[in-house]
Amino acid sequence: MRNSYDKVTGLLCLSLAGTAVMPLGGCQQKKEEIKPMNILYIMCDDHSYQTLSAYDNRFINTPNIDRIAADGLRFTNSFVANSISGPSRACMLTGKHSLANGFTDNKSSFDGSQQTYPKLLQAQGYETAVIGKWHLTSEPTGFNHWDILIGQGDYYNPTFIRNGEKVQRKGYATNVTTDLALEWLENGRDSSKPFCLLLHHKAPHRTWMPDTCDLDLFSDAEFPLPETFYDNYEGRPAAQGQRMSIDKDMDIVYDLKMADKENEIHSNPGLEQAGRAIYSRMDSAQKAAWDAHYDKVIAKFKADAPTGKQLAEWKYRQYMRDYLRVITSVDRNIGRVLDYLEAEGLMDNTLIVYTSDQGFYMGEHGWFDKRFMYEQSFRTPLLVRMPGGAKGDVDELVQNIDYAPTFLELAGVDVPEDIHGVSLLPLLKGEKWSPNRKALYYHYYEFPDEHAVRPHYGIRTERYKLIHFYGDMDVWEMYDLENDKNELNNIYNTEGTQQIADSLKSMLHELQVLYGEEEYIEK
Ligand code: SGN
Ligand code: CA
Repeated sequence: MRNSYDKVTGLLCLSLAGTAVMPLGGCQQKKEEIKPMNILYIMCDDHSYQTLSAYDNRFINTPNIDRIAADGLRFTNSFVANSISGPSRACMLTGKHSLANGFTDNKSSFDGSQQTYPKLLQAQGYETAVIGKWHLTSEPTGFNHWDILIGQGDYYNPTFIRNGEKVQRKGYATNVTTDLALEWLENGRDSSKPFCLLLHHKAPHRTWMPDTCDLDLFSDAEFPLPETFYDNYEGRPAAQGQRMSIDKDMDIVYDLKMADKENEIHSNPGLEQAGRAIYSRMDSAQKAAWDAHYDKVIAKFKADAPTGKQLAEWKYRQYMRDYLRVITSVDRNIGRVLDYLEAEGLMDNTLIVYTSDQGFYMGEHGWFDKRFMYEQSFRTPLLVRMPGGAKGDVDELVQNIDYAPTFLELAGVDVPEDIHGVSLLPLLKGEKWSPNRKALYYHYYEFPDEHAVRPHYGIRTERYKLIHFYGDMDVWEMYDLENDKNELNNIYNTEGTQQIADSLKSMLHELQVLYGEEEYIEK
């Protein structure tokens, strides 16, 4: 089956006869043959680009996710607007920055009466669904079908809420979420309509619990320590003040599963208790597989009894192993979905997006978690495969507020003026993109929970980054990313940088006005 793209209607013209059809007023087929493109939006929670081989193959191969990149676009400068789950999701649904959409931190509740792209697609005749992690507190609106995890959700035998009704499901979250998505694609939707499916995995969120079949992977793998693992945070008081250090804050029982049967290993009391309760959701077969793996690791840990730097580095390795095991399951399950689309002939009329709600630290600066405007958490993977569309790398600065206008334009919906993002559709088609965007705006609000990252806003141009930490501190940071990719050297207020800082500040103020955040100017 061949297809071509109608630039005016945004509709994909399908030719079942196998010949390309003429786009733009020249579409010769009968009306019923013209079908708007389906949208499959796959998003993981906390998936770092460092652990996705389309971006970085030092640690893991992700052959299935890479299929999306191989046949589509890899965005090399893809960023979020606020590097934390709920806010990120709200930015994506609305195409607006956090203050404008009202969901600034994970304690917010999403105002579901506001405009979102699923609602606008629904009005355009799309069948819409969200399956997996939702995390916006209020019930989903704008979906024909929703089957969501409660809050963060559980890795084992998770409870979902399907269209308002709670159902506990047996199995491992990534498999179960995929089963539900496939079931909806196969039997749940009205197949006379184009679909928009938001498939949201909870994996690989903390505490990185692998599927039982993946427990023994990576056991002997050694990982090079990131260059900045022993960062001393000089000149960066907000980085100094965080509580997301692998060495100091990652818990050996809760995060790293050292709940020994003899009850000799002790850690932070609250976290240790939670770590020991990890079993409570597992059935006996799951527990047996878990013990068969971790009991040996626990025994070795006790025998070696690492301390100091050895302990910090042991934690880093153990964290990497579990995280990569969880990614292995994500990749395998995405393969199942792609195989289904292929088998059903849906590949030729479905836009496929792969992304994460933010990036994640894999030991850089000594950290796990996200939140900071530094590169590893400000960035997020973005792979897009559009049938008949462009392939290769896109280096433009794009942000998660751009997804909503992209999907709307693709579906032939006029993009509402109050949306902050810019449609990426020209890029997907390999055309010129000229949104006149010189910088991206970022604003993170949540403090002091849970990792003590100070609230901050800032901008990033191709070369520079300017950040202002506020709240209980008033600290500006500026980085020259060309000469300091690890963001270790805060050049704000240093000799010869005044002019750059002034120009960045004036751009920052312009963006704060543009996005309705005047109240934060110089706050
Ligand atoms: C939980 C995690 C935190 C994490 C937040 C936000 N703790 O609270 O480590 O930063 O989620 O993550 S946990 O003990 O519950 O795992 S987010 O991606 O959902 O925003
Ligand atoms: Ca997240």
